[in-house]
Amino acid sequence: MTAEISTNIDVVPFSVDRTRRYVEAGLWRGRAIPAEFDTWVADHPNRRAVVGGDGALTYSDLAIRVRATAAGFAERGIGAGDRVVVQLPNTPSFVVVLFALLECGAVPVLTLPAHRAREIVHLAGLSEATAYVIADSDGGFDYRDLAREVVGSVPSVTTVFVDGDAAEFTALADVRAERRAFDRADSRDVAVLLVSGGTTGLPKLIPRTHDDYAYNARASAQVCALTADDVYLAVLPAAHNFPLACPGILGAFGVGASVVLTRDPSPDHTFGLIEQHGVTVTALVPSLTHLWCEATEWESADLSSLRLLQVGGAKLTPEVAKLVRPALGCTLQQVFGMAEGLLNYTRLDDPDDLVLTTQGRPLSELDEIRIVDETGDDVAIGEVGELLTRGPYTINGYYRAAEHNRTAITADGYYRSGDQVRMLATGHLIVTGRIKDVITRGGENVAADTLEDLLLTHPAVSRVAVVGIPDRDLGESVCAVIVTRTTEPTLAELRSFLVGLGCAANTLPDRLVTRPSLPMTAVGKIDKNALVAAVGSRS
Ligand code: OOB
Repeated sequence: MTAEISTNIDVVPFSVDRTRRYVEAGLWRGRAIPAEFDTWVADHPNRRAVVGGDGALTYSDLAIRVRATAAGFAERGIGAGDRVVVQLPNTPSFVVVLFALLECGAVPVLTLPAHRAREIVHLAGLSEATAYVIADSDGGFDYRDLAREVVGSVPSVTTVFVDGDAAEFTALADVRAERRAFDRADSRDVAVLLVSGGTTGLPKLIPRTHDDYAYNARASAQVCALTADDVYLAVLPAAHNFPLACPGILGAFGVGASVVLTRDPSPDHTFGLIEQHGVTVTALVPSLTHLWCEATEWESADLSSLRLLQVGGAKLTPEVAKLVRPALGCTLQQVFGMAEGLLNYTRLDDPDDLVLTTQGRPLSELDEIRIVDETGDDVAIGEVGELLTRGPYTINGYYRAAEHNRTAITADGYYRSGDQVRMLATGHLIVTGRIKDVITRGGENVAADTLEDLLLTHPAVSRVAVVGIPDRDLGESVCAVIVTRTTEPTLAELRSFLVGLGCAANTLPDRLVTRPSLPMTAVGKIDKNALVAAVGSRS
């Protein structure tokens, strides 16, 4: 039997050898996600699967809605292999639409609610999507206006499905038909297209196969010791890999646990949900973690059901990491992951110092890691280098990106993460920055992350981002953007503080900007591009 992916879309397949290894090791089970879904439903029909603003669905309720919606999609011309852009907030409809599209063999393109025309038009065009699924409006934004723009710019998009008031489009509520049987996708085919998280340029599409993504979720659930008694709260946008499959929604379903979805990540709202539904596990980015920890000082909800807080997406400082247990009363797990695949987790029984100061170690025994210098040679253990990886759930190339893949993937199939890391003897990784996050100031390289770490130790600095601003004389100048706690330090004070910590004079910030907050990406990471645009244009 051939091990190549049988797919009609532009994907770089796993090699025959590696496919065999993953199958033989039992990591890939040869079952498409809809077949897995059927098993979950059969195993736990009466358990609660999804809780959202408007009620709760058991696994069998969910299956009925998924099957009717899948048949409805098919009736409206959505067929096997069709790409469908999904842009929904965290509601039960997201879950129904995701599994319904998978059921009828379509490939969901999982965009985030914060994406706008620039991203959606690009992603719909690149994937030649035939349909687009939105909510009518959310968070004060009318997605039907966005849909009009997408339909006007991307000829392949012929149908827009709307959850809520459909205006001239098709109401999702009308997309239902009598259950019918669908051919199962090959487990090596692409199940979903995820959107890359980078903040530079336009996002790329990441093809995840049924086998690899099902394994991703199942192995993650194991690492988190998830059981049917767990209640997982999806706070981050559900279409992001972290809350979707690490272990997130898919991992929770795989063990018969419940998923509570919320559109509002504020402690004010989520703490009440934790108390009301007995939430046991959730996942946050570091900025939200900080906010939640602070909020326990004034919010009075009972959070005692919470047993595990996963934090990832950006570097968690040890200072904030230390707040988690005292403030929220639960175990912290650091997660260093990427939509492209590789996931690193601190383990539930890791000693505190590893949990507080590292970003975890690879999920799978078959994850392969290399840490290399600029010439591509492996660095010594403990040294900093770029993380390269390949493994049973890491892509071999972006979708329809032959040109970019030549540099993104090495000749022997390793994905170049662009992340700078060092590895401890325990195998745990510490993320030290992005390889490209370097400011070239008068010919000298200034590592933005090093300056950020040092500035954060200043008592007045609560958040910081260091960015390079184009400069006529220096090429780039160093600009520190800070959010202050109380008093506002001057540039001169911060410079002498840094000199006291051993910084060289030619690596100090040239400019200091104080802001009430830092701009964030769609999933809640500091958006340096937006910052450069904002700060640069003010000069
Ligand atoms: C997650 O996925 P993406 O695709 O949005 O972003 C991946 C990038 C990584 O390459 C790294 O640069 C950064 O985000 N990152 C972290 C980190 N976790 C992700 N940097 C430092 N410390 C961490 N703990 O962000 C993602 C996907 C699955 C699970 C968790 C996060």
